[in-house]
Amino acid sequence: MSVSFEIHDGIALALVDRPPVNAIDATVRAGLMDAARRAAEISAVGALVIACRGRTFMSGADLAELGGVIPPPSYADVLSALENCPKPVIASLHGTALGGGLEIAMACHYRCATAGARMGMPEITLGILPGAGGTQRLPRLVGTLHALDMLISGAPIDAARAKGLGLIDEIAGEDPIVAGLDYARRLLKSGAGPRPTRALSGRATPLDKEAIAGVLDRHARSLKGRTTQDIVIQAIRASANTDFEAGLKLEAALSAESLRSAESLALRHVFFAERECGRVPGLAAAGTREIRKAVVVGAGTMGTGIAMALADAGIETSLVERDAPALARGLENIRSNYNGAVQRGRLDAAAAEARIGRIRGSLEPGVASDADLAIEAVFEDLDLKRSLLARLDPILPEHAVLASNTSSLSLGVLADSTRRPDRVIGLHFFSPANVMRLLEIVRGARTSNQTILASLALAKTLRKIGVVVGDGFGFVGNRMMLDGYFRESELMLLQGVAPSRIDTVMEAFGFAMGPNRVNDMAGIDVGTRVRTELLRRAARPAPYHVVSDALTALGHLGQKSGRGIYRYVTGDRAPHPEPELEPLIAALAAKHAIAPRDVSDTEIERRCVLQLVNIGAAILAEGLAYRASDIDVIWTSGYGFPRWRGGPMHYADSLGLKEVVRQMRELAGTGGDSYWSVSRLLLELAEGGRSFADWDRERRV
Ligand code: T1G
Ligand code: NAD
Repeated sequence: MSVSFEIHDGIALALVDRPPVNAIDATVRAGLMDAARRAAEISAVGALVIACRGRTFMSGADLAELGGVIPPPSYADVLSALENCPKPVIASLHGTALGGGLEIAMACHYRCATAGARMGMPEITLGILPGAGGTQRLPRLVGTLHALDMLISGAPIDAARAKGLGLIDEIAGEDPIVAGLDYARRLLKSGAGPRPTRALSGRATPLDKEAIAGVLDRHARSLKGRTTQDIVIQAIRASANTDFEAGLKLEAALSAESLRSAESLALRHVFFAERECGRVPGLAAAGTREIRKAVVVGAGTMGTGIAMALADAGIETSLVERDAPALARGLENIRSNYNGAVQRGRLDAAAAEARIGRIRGSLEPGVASDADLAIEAVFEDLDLKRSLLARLDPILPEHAVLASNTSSLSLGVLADSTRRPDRVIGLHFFSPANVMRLLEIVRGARTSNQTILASLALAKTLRKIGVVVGDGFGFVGNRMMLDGYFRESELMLLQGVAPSRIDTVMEAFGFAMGPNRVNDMAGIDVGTRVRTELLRRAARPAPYHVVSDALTALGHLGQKSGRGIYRYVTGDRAPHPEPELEPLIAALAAKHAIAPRDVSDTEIERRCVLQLVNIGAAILAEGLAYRASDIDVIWTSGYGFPRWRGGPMHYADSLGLKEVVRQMRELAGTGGDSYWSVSRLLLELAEGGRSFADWDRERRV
């Protein structure tokens, strides 16, 4: 039973208990309706309190229920039963009261919350318009402007802010049950009666265009390519311009429509994919040893970011470099990053100092003698990394995990240089490592399950998304980027397509940045170094990134050297045309006998995206990724693929794999033909009328 009903000295308590996050399904709705009916009927009851067991108040509708017809009772039934209850109904919030959970609370007459509670309407992050009265009740409580901002941002607010806005009436106690009952008692004593939110129309005032535009501007970055905001604005306008019932009716229609949208299907796919990717088929979850102390070797671009991510998570970290100037540079880089965060108001000074204090610089690998984890982030050089791992191995305690941040080298070959191959693993962070959420966890042939579980636990501790992948050429993300997306983009450069056109098309598709701008930002030499090592593992037909490698040879490394695919003015990241690029490309095209071609925007988009799909399918067939949805997580959280398209594999499913194969066959002949042979799994699924989602479902354990 998801909802229990008790009476405490004349106050009824409806207690929701549906772990892990009290997501609302039909049983919860039925239980709340029953509680409202009984509270109304029992004369000895003066008020009804709604609270939840476990770590949080209701965190929203059960997303699993949203795919089909929502079973009775409906949200509308529950909400009006609560709102029309003849006795005061109080919601007592703790944890994260989100979406439908907060909507239920807003249909109650009074709300209290624990000091640590957070509340919000995250539906827009799922491409959904709230459908349980939230767009009509929230403006009545906090005013139209704040309501619009909360619905557009989707981010939760804390209890203090919620009180300040009028969303809750009181911040009380740590135990939501005790606090709720106590608040109800005081309300009854003060003679308070029902206070339906629907009747509070004073604050739901019309918003002018400028105010709405202001909110959209504030969230422009997260709204790029999105459409859900349009129906949010429609619903908010209705809250101020029509009566409550009409507003509810419009909300219900728009919300139902949003649930069917491709945007929402994609965003909900990514939501569950991010939770599924932490499971390794055949590997039962088990407790892992806590990582208290870590060592990071190499204080360059990645080492400093990794050290910050560890310190941010409370882990004592030693940062080891090969010489004092390099160490000083690394530590200074860390300090200036934290100071920057303080100046931008993202961190308070004390927290920044505490984190800086957790990172100790050293020139001595011996500091690893009591570490639980060592991560190397030195130059991408096989011999250097092997000798370093061999040196760290005897120093580290027996139980410690020895990890490499390599972008391309074989974990098996690296592990061979140690006596603990079972505890060697790839922890592939993405730049900037303290910001990017993705962590590709690369399992070597002899990596133990315990080491994989410890790495997944570390990912959670670092608030990153850990995805376990196989030890192949470029693992998953880099292989798809280098063999597919970026290689095809470079081929189009050789065919005379301007880099800015390719970037514009891919940014219109939804990427935060096009491939050429990313190349310049990440450092063109980083790619060249990775490819040099990769091509030792397996050959690739020419031309293979010949433009980038030529730029590296010229020292045109991108933003960091002021020149790359584009030219940059010091202090400004805006790309400007690089006059020397065209002649360079013309010479390379002549050398590789590549003729110029007219390429349409549609062709640019398809060539870039379908390459990702084709190689993704090959990776699945080779067993280097467990799920197609894992590949979607890697690309949406590590490579800027638009979440609202669900990732390359989900996107392919939305097109239909038969159509994908048709488009690929159409693109054969555009050059790079060997890359356009349809991978076996993709062909098999397309011919069988199946999807990547089907493939995942068939393998789910
Ligand atoms: N439905 C179903 N399952 C859910 C769920 C939900 N709403 N929220 C979480 N889970 C599962 C999740 O899949 C995982 O399962 C486990 O709970 C723990 O989650 C009518 C239509 C609450 C902040 O968008 O943001 O209400 O993997 O690993 O990091 O207008 O989950 O263990 O099997 O994320 O502590 C609006 C979504 C819905 C909130 C907890 N609500 N959830 O984070 O744990 S739409 C949301 C979250 C709606 C109404 C509309 C987070 C969390 P498993 P977790 P966490
Ligand atoms: P970097 O050149 O910025 O830093 C490497 C650092 O290692 C330098 O500071 C150097 O002094 C130090 N170093 C070299 N030999 C050492 C030794 N024996 N002992 C201690 N320190 C030593 O390089 P980076 O970009 O940070 O890359 C580091 C690793 O991370 C590489 O394997 C790279 O492939 C990988 N990686 C890079 C990126 C990226 O975007 N830059 C992303 C993911 C992974």
